[in-house]
Amino acid sequence: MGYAQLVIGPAGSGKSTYCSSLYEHCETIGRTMHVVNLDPAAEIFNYPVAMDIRELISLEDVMEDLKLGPNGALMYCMEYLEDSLHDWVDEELENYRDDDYLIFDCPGQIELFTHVPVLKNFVEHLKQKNFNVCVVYLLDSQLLESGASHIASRVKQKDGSSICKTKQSLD
Ligand SMILES: Nc1nc2c(ncn2[C@@H]2O[C@H](COP(=O)(O)OP(=O)(O)O)[C@@H](O)[C@H]2O)c(=O)[nH]1
Ligand SMILES: [Mg+2]
Repeated sequence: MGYAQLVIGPAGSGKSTYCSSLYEHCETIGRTMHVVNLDPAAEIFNYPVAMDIRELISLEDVMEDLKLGPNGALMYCMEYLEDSLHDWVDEELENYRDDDYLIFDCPGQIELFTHVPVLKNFVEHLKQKNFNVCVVYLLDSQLLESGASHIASRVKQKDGSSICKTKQSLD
């Protein structure tokens, strides 16, 4: 059995920082883990990238070819990842042994959770591949200071997503 941790939360909440800290910690205590980049918009990494969605699809290419903005293109990339579960994802996962620990550094756009079942299906796929999966949700602690600011941050993000096109309608 493999082990997987999906790191999710709004953009800027510290997901990539958490992944690199965890990587450093494991290195210090002599344990092996691998960090997977699932954010097609990420450019700078403070950890060695084990698997990288940017090898599958490029955000810039999608923006250019389909004339989409960064958020729409990201949605397209993630749906493309979903379509590639049985080829690219499986091929990449072959590189890891049964007892390996993978950390997935995910994009922060809330649309990925409210509009499309991409990450849900990704988790299901990992489970089928015999991975024991958990999810870590990060949120800026300032948003917890009051109930109103917490809810407002979520509503604002959800509102902005209502005009997103699906990959199916674009293909
Ligand atoms: N003060 C503080 N800053 C943090 C913390 N975690 C991340 N940051 C900073 O917040 C910014 C966004 O972090 P990043 O890990 O890129 O967020 P991501 O978009 O969720 O991957 C970076 O400038 C980090 O240095 C934290 O625990 N405390
Ligand atoms: Mg990040």
